[in-house]
Amino acid sequence: MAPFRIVFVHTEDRSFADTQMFGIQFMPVWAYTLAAHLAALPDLEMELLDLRIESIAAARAADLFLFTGINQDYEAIVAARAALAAIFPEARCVIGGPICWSFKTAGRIDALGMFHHVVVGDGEEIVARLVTDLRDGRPLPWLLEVSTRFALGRALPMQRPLLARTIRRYYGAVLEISRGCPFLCEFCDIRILPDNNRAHVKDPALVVAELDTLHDLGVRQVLLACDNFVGDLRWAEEVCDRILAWQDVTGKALSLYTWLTINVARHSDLLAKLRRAGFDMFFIGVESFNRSSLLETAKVQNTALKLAAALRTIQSHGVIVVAGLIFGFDTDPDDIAEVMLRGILESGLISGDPSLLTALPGTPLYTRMALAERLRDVRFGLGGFKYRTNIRYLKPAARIRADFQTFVRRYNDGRYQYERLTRFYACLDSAHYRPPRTAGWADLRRLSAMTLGNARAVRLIALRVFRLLRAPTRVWWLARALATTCARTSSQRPLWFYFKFWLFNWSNTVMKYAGLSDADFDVESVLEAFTAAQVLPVAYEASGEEHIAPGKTRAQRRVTTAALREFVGDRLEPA
Ligand code: B12
Ligand code: SF4
Repeated sequence: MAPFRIVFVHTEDRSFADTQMFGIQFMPVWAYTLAAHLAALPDLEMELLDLRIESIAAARAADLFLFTGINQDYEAIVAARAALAAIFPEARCVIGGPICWSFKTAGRIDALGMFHHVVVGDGEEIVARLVTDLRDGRPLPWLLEVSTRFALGRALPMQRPLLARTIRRYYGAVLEISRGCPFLCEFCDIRILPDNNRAHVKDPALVVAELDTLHDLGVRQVLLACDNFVGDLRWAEEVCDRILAWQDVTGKALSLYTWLTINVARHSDLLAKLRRAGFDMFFIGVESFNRSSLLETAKVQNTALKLAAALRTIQSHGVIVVAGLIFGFDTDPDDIAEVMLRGILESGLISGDPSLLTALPGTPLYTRMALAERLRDVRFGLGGFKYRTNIRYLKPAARIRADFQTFVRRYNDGRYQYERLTRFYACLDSAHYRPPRTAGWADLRRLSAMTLGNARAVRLIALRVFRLLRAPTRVWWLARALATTCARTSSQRPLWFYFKFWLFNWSNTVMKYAGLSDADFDVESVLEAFTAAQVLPVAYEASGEEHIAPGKTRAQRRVTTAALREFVGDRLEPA
């Protein structure tokens, strides 16, 4: 009997790859994870088709194409499925991943109707049954739902043969280490996944074994994927201890990146350990430097300390903070662009990715917007826009667009970028500082090896250099940054590591925002008849069907309600 052939299909909206990564990619971890849970099935062949790297023409026949996705990639996914179905009409196509959960929660799962089956939830425990039933021709419902979180303590190592065959195509690896987060941000759909308002963690021994495998396969940069690395502080500490022991015994080292929350700034010993374990970058949801915007969405952990000082403390260890930044909160002041630019400078941030507030289905923010009739019926995917959001903002749409554009124009300005760099360098003048152990994120040798043979990547790099250098003032500030780095770098405090990252990040934002215009935005604001009373719908405070302790849900609603009440009282005409 011929083996049953499965192809994992990974595809994304190209605009992200083009502006951010110039052709380098991180591995699609979902495929290696599911492959591990399929490996025990007999007579199975598994392959990966990564459409960020390969074209549809490279696809080989399969019995089953497995897709994944996130919401913004909807159009790319639908197009890939249609193209594969045209070439291989007999094959079955099944989709899982965050897009399914999100669409199901939004009541729009039918938008994935072109797939033979849709899987909502964690895949580990269902995928083998799915494949066996399909292979044996047993009937399956169209929608398969897994409502409990997989116990990550039982995770398997990623499938080694598939890894070994494909890992070299990627600049860095992704290793999932935990799921869940104990915080309660109103806009976040992580807290509302089943049983996800707490940390589910992988065995630290498995984490280290996986790092060792990846290192042996030639990987030097790893994203440790999770929702919040410090969601379980004791476990985080144990992972660091194990990595440090592994480093000591083997002499191996990796550059690590992870997602965590600002409260890590309170844990000086843990920060020092994280740094020694090889963490070079942390993604932190800073979201806003405007306090009421943070309170409005119950991002209370960011208000419980001095945000800028906490960010400087974290960076003083030699770690770069990549900050998530959000515009479009109800209580954003008129000078929000200035507030954000100032906050970034004060914090010494050299990275940061601004976006516009969006209501993810199932979140309390989504409920609030629905109750206030502020949800837009937007099409799926980005639809050719750089920014497309599903809520009606309180500020006029023109103002939202203008604030964002003012911000990115100033953000890309050479003098501003130079000042960011010097403020970041000032953070490193600290007793905590520990130099990087590896070439880190911007490993030029590795980047060149990966990109020089790839015509598209070379074109994107050339475009990046051209856009960055075509403004003479930018050349001037770049030269000054070079001179400052030369003057300040030393063997105790090597700065080139950071300079390369700063430059990479600046060129990213130049690529992404050069020429940004009103036409790049699909955003709307509330109708003229909208009244102050509607900002805080009466039913909101008591709303909330979540898998969270009711006391926690109520606490979040109270924080949001208090911030909005104050705002309504202060800024809008009382109803
Ligand atoms: C790592 C990561 C990234 C990396 C991606 C690197 C890479 N190549 O993997 C980077 C930093 C580049 C990134 C960027 C972005 N990300 Co991201 N990211 C994550 C993160 C933290 C982990 C994803 C992961 O690998 N998890 C581990 C794997 C195993 O989990 P999984 O993919 O969900 O797969 C499981 C199930 O979903 C299911 N499953 C998945 N596929 C399939 C298929 C089948 C057939 C079956 C049966 C099951 C199944 O089984 C798997 C095992 O349980 C998640 C948050 C999270 N904790 O998941 C956000 C997350 C995926 N990102 C998100 C977003 C929004 C973004 C950005 C748009 C952010 C931005 N504004 O720029 C960009 C967009 C990138 C792009 N495509 O253009 C959202 C997506 C929300 C949504 N529904 O759309 C998430 C969920 C975070 C969140 N809740 O907001 N991201
Ligand atoms: S801290 Fe991050 S992961 Fe946790 S609830 Fe808030 S936004 Fe979500």
